[in-house]
Amino acid sequence: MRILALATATLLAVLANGAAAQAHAFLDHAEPRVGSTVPTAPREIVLTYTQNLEPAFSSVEVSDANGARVDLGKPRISASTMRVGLKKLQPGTYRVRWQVLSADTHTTEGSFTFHVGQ
Ligand SMILES: [Cu+2]
Repeated sequence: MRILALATATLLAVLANGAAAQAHAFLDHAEPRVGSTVPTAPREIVLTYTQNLEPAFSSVEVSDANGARVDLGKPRISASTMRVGLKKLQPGTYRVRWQVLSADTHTTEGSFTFHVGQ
């Protein structure tokens, strides 16, 4: 019986760790979509995560093919969504780089591109 209790406790610990690992804030979806081509220039980037974000420690930068910033600066963060306005974009490829701190105190980061025009 004691061994069974120990095994159960171990299993619960593994499950708890698994749940914590799942809890990082990963990018759930983006607008414009990751890797997409959009016909008209978007006015903003909207990033939605799998967990709520800590606004003070979450950021996003958007740059053109030359590395010049094209976002309007400080993002607006509400719950699991982060959005940032964009300058008037010309046709071309743009890179979005984000870094977020989620409610579980873990930092995640990533980047993707999207294309404006044909
Ligand atoms: Cu986490």
